[in-house]
Amino acid sequence: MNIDKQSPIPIYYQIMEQVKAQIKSGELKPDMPLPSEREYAEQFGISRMTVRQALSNLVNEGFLYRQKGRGTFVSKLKMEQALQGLTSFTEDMKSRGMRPSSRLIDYQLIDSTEELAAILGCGHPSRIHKITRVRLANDIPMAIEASHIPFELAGELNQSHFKSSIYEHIERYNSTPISRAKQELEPSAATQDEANILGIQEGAPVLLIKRTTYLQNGTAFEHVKSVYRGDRYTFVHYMDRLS
Ligand code: 16G
Repeated sequence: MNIDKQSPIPIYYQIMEQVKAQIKSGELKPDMPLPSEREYAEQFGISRMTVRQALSNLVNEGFLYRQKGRGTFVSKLKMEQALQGLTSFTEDMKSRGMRPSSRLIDYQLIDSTEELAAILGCGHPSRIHKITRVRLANDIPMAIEASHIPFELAGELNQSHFKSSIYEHIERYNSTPISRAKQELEPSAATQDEANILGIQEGAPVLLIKRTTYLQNGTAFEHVKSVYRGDRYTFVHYMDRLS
């Protein structure tokens, strides 16, 4: 690593960028311990406070994790998402110890198209919420989700719904648990808009996911089209050999 103290770029930021580059190149591998704050500080002749700021930011961004009394380690860059269990984004991030959040990109109350009405099995014409959100983990954009939910299964929605778990709201509103989903995965390349929103390069690999999700009583309540970052997700499917 090379720190330029004359540079207008703050030192903590230079450290962050270089640690990120070492992770991306594989020089620093998942679960490897990082040098201590003291070692970094001595190596570059800078204060431990500056090192701490850089490492804390990298922890918040998900590149590193800390273990009490043991030190700081490199995170797996990719999240493993099991394809079995049906979870909401909020549940999924919380179970990983990450902070979920959402940014609303667009909201419209639309009239059903024939296609949507057929997928959702709702009346046609009927009113449908179309909610487009960026989903973030520790403030890092992970996916863009465009969700279609029949108005009659969700009622009026406002900003506070968009910021929190839609699945929780749906279960409460219908007094019925969510029970199953059908999901299709397809590889694609990020469009310019998607790339800007997700903070990746245009053309970078993404995974398109279409999901239709059902309540326990068999009613489809959601059809969602999502774009997941290919550099952040590995989808894992556990299989039993058929006999
Ligand atoms: C997941 C679902 C998405 C659902 C969201 C609800 C996939 C591909 N998508 O991200 O369909 O709308 O969870 O999350 O897994 P929420 O309850 O946190 O709003």
